[in-house]
Amino acid sequence: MTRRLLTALILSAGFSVAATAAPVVSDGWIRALPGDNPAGGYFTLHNPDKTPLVLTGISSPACGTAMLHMTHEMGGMVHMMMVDNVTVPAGGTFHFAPGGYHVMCMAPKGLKPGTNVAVTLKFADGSQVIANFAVKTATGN
Ligand SMILES: [Cu+2]
Repeated sequence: MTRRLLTALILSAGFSVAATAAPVVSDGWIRALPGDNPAGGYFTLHNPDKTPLVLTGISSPACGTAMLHMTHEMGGMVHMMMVDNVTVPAGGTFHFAPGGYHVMCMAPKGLKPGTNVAVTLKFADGSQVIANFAVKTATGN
């Protein structure tokens, strides 16, 4: 084997190793409220890749329309604001949690505590991850 061919093989092996590592979703849950009230969804998103991960949208048949929201306080009032995307740094973890960033299920359908619903997370690079979220009661049980 010539030295040049060996170098080419090593380079191509290096490129295949650099393939993106898939995002990891854990601890997903949705707070089901009585009636037709919008429901908040929470989860942890880990980015094992070497490049930033940009979450651009969320959908679930159980949510009707789903939006990315953040909660913030202004003048003693708590507001919710829609956000277009959320960036998780390389190797980082982002928590969607009560009082902070969350998924807003605008028109929840058949959310039954004790069951699971499938939620699709969409990323800027066109990839998607489907995760199971546990449906919990208003008190988070
Ligand atoms: Cu909200």
